[in-house]
Amino acid sequence: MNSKLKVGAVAVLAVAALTTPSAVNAATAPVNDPARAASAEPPVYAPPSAEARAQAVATANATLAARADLTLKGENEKFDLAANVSGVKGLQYLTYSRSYRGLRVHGGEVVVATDRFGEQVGSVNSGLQSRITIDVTSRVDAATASATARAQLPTVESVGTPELVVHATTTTPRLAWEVVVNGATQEAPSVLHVFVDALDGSIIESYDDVRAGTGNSYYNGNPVTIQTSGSSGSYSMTDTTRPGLRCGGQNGAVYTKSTDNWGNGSGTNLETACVDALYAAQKQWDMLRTWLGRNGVTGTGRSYPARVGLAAVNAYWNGSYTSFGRNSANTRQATPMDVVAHEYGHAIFQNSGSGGGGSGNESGGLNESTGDIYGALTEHYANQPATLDPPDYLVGEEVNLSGSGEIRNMYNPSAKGHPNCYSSSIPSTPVHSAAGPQNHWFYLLSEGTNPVGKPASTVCSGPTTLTGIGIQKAGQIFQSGLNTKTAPWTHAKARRATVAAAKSLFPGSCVEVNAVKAAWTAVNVPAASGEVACP
Ligand SMILES: [Ca+2]
Ligand SMILES: [Ca+2]
Ligand SMILES: [Zn+2]
Repeated sequence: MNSKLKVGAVAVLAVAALTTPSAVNAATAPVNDPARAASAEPPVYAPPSAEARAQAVATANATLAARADLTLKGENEKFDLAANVSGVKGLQYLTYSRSYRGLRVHGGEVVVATDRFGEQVGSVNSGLQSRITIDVTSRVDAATASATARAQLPTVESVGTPELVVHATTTTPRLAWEVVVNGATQEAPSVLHVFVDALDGSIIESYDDVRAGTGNSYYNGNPVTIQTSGSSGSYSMTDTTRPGLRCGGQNGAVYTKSTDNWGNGSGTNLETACVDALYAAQKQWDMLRTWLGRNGVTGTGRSYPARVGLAAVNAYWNGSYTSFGRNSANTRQATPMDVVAHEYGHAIFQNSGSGGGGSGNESGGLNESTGDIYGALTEHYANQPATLDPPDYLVGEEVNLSGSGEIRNMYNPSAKGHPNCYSSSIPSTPVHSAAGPQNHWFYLLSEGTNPVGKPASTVCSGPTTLTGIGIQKAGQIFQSGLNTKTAPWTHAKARRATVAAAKSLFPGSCVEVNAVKAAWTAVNVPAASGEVACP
């Protein structure tokens, strides 16, 4: 029982529940304790104390127990804390998994956001669209489901044990077998999650953990300092200060050496590619901490390995490591800062809010855009000179992946043939193109339409002149919104989440909230009813 749960927070939630029952997202109620209100503004990186974390869990548990109306929780359901991540200024985000009669509910995750003390609930975010009232007796056996899933990939290496789950990312929760197939598509490796209807054997949906680039230090100076490990005579490209981060070849073995002096500065040398990959991943980690208040890629102090030498004009994230190929001319490895940060951006996406974003090209496009946004953030944080890789809002400009310069442009996506703004065709647009609207939103939010010394940008609707709030604040708002992600992730949800995030992060100011709204409106993502007002 938690005596500190503030009445004010519940009142805000109740208001939100009246307007958006399926995905409540209320602004943080003002801290009404005078002692707390008078306390100093926390720094950006302000990990909560163990006590504040425990308090957040107690507060969230009490809220979930009291407010089944917000989560559509039935009596046969149970929540379990799956992740507790803190963000800008120590705000806390608790992700709960849901089970129904003992079965995991895919799409049933709930994210509770609290203040830094863990005392007040800012929002309860549930993606579940209707109550679960299904029978859990399967009429399709596991072997049949496994065979159906296996047939979805042309090349199969292994098939995981089917798990009976409730599939609930659509309006009709269904009993399903989730089968994970490891293999490859025609273009790239694949870790495909297939949901087979356990009553009729049809495929409900599938999604791929692999986020491949499209057909689409050498970069960071010479010499550069990278964090490695080892001692006299035995060194390794393992960054023990950023747990999980290391670099090696395609077989997964980390590069080792008798000296702590790596690479030769050549665009075709793989050890050099690892120098660039580690350098970029380390800058990104530092950016996450210093600018976004986040502890590592996972938010819980961990990162993932990198592999170089992929025999393809490509780079990808597969759910557990990043992998980097080369450009089409075979003169450079695909390890410039924004490409590395893009692939690790998929890992951040996977470790934010509900975890997965759901299947489909709309969430896939938002996932790709997330990678591009982290590329731009990392380049700006590193702030390298013009002779190396200066900060910009282009993607892949240094690697010239397929011989036509950058592969994406955030201030004018259409320059590379991608949509500048949202439309009803986004859900059927290839994911790397579908990144356009949110990329464009991020540029307008950061820089506006006419920034000094930077490219101009245009709008698709609303006022034609926007003023940016700077890339740091834009990044903080973006990550805070992502921390409340539920599946399926959509542009409408991203708007709602980032508006709420801006209000939580910058209380007492409407500049940021209104800039977030204006930038979404500019890319054709309009306000939904019940949107937070400011002032
Ligand atoms: Ca650059
Ligand atoms: Ca770039
Ligand atoms: Zn990607």
